[in-house]
Amino acid sequence: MTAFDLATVSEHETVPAEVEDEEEIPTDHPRYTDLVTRHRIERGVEKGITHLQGMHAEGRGSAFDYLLGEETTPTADEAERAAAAQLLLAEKPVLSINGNVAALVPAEMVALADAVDADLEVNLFNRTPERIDAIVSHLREHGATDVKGIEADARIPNLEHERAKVDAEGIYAADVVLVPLEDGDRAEALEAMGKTEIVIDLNPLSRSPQVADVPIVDNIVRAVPNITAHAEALEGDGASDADLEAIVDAFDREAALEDAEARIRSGL
Ligand code: PTJ
Repeated sequence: MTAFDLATVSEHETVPAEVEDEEEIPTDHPRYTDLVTRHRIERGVEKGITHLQGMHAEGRGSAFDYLLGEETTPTADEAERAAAAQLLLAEKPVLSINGNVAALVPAEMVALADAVDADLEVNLFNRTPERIDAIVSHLREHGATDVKGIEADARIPNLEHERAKVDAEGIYAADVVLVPLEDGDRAEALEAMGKTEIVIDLNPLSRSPQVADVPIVDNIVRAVPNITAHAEALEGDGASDADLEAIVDAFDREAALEDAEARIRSGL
């Protein structure tokens, strides 16, 4: 470290090497959210919730978040409001949960499911009975009552890998599905089934946001509470179906993706 680096190091440039609890991370650290996120993913791996590959996914997401300014952009906020409207309009909304989502935002996904009357369903790329059990227990510890994905008694057509396994009464029957943190062909297969898809992914070029009806380019730790806040505000304002449909119709998915990509490329 040079003399210049030493002179510019702030009080909280470092955190304890071993963080047992995320409470130990100083809230005024300039990279607080990133440190909390990393810590939750590490804990997720230790608890058998998150797959080791989830650490790579987190690293990719973190890099995009850095370039986006680690904040919810106005366009992402619009997408989150459109997502709230879409979920409130849905007949049978389902929120899909993988190992990263469970580690990062378990209580927040339960709160969103409550706010929009949706089901939670565990759906894994690296599916094992042990991971399914660990994730279901973790969600229950965070307030979930009914968690789908254990039965896996239906298949998404034209999808060879484990993500095809879904509940007949869950994702298979859903009209609107929230698909967070996966770059893959499941989003295309769900689209082919005629489902409305809301995708949360910090990489706007990833395949899932590219096919989503509502692509949300934001960190899931900010996006999910913000969708819930929008849903509660819309409900509180007594928004009618026509109001909700107008919000969904006004949302421009192409512009949202272009805006996020431009921001990442230009840094503006
Ligand atoms: O738990 P499993 O077995 O279902 O596996 C889950 C992972 C995440 C390992 C699997 O779906 C995977 O490998 O995903 P990818 O292909 O790495 O895609 C994850 C996407 O999520 C990438 O485009 C990342 O940029 C993005 N991402 C990562 N962390 C975040 C994120 N997007 C929003 N918020 C984040 N915190």
